[in-house]
Amino acid sequence: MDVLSDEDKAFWDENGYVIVKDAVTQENLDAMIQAIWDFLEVDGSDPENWYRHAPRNRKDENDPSPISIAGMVEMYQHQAIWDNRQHPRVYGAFRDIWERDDLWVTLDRTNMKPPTRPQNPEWDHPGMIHWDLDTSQDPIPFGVQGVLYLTDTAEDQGGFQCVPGFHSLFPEWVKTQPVDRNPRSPDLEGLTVEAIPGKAGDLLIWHHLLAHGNGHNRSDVPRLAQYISMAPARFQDEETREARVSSWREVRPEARWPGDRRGWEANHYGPAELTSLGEKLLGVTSWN
Ligand SMILES: O=C(O)CCC(=O)C(=O)O
Repeated sequence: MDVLSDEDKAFWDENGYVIVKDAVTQENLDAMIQAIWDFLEVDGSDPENWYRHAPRNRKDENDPSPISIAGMVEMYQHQAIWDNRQHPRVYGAFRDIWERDDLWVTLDRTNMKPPTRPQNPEWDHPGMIHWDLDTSQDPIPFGVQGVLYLTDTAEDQGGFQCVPGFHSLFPEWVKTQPVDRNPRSPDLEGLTVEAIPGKAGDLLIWHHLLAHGNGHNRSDVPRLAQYISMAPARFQDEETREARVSSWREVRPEARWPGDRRGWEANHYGPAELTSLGEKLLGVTSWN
């Protein structure tokens, strides 16, 4: 069954993103939120506790903080994470975008961005805008990214933001840019960045050519989210497949992610249980 309506597809074509309502159950959202607090060893009901860890200092290889200044939480394999990755409605949305069944899910992390406040200047992150791909390649391959809103997220809460429609403006825009432009971060002159508020359970999928990031949390509650995306499965690519399956089995991130110096996940739980859809989305079994 289709998850995206014709209206959703038209919105996607125009804006380069789409929001899937009620992508997972409230029970899944609650479990995911609790898993984030447990991982951070934080009492989420106590605002003082949100600031327990200073954001990780990128220049210090030994800094054990499990969270970055943009709120990236270095957890990858909890059962709650997998229950959202392998939720049929989440899969169905990506299948509708890719127009193919055989997909792999990204083994991505979560986000907790506490509100800015004077006592914690280290957490005063103004927000960021970037691309996760090198936009100097030609041609630029199609790709998507996604974020699941774990709580209602207001415009000023430090959530997802982007330049809507940029996926189709890009080819003309790039001609106006200097040759030595930064291919991973646009000069925002003349572009409009929009914060995209959402409800708990919204899955926002965006075209990876949309310049995007997250914003300044000027509210009084944290921003909580999980990143989930999908791309065509590469079952025959044994090296990649094996790396994915071992990261799940060994309860750790794939090598390309910063990771958690504390090794908290592997010390607290084993591999998540996968459904038959989950096994295909990871690469344990093939789509054929
Ligand atoms: O936090 C967000 O919503 C945006 C995340 C982001 O910029 C990314 O995953 O590349």
